[in-house]
Amino acid sequence: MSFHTRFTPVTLAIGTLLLATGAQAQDAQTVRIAHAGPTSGGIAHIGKDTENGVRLAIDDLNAQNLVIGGKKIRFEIAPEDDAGDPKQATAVAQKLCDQKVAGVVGHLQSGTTIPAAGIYNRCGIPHITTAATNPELTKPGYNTTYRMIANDNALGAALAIYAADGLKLKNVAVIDDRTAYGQGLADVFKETAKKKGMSVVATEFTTDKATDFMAILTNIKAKKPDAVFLGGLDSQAGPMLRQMEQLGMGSVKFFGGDGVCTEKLPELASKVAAVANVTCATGGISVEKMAGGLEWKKRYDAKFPGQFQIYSPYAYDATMVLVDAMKRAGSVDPKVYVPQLAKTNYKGLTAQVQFTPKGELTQPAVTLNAYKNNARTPLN
Ligand code: ABU
Repeated sequence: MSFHTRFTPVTLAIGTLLLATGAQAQDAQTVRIAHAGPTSGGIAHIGKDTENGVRLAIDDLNAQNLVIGGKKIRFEIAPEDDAGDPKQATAVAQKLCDQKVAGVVGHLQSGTTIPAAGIYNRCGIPHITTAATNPELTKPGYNTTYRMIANDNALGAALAIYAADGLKLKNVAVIDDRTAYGQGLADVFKETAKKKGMSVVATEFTTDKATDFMAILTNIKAKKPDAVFLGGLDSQAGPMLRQMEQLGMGSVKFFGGDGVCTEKLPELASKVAAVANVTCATGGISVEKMAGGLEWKKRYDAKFPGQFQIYSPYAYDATMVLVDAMKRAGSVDPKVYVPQLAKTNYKGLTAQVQFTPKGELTQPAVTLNAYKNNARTPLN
């Protein structure tokens, strides 16, 4: 058989198809959007949830075959683990600057996002956090820093107002984990609670790595509070609820912010009865209340079974907001599209997204949640 006669019409057609696909792939410009957050360590489940939101957005964007500035664009995620550590977060931020990614969704914690924000600003790459809630983040007014949810001023105040006016509680003990998030949130809660006439009968501190709270809970029990407030994360709230039950504090109410308010909290607390005492606040509307939220959640669950926590819809929208700014600028170059971010008016899954000049949402929502039968349930 000569070389020539080996090529049938079918093989020629496949060859043509492969060439065409190759040409298309060459034509498309790859644009990398990073997710930066803790995908290892005690709150990896929250970090994976936000990373999944970015992944789902990128899949949806690639299905649209977008053309920006006359070029076909193929988006790709650059996933980075900051391990919830401020030093690792700044190293990740510098790496993403050096790699010239087009934008970043992250970081997740206030203690990692605040130092990373300065690095992104120096290299001109925008980042949108979907979980870091300390108000200090947006105080510098960087045009590269945005937040997709309510901050701790709103979360802490909403919890204290509900404790005082909704549940008519009088005495509260406050614990914080000494992080930028936990301490800041606890301060807002205490200040508002006092203004509402509540007494702060005990103030205790822990860390975001601790799991044994018997000593501080024993001190608190002696003060007979109606409620315990924790400025911290679910990785502390879970064991704390277990230990409150062990100490016979099963009727004491328990308050926390969004860091406590995960789907995983009951599991971390071994589903003790005290989980039913929890009220926690999240910085946005619940997925059940979003237009198309349940349909979106179905798609998320099909792709990432059992991984939904809190803020993946916000990470999804943050990715869309970055790309919306690129589309309006006609460029994927941060130098060109960053000015468009400030002018965002994007109808997203989570909200109509618009930013203040400092990068906060113009109309942030807060949802209070309880746990009924160990399932997080919105109260408003
Ligand atoms: N806001 C939830 C926990 C993340 C943080 O702000 O540190």
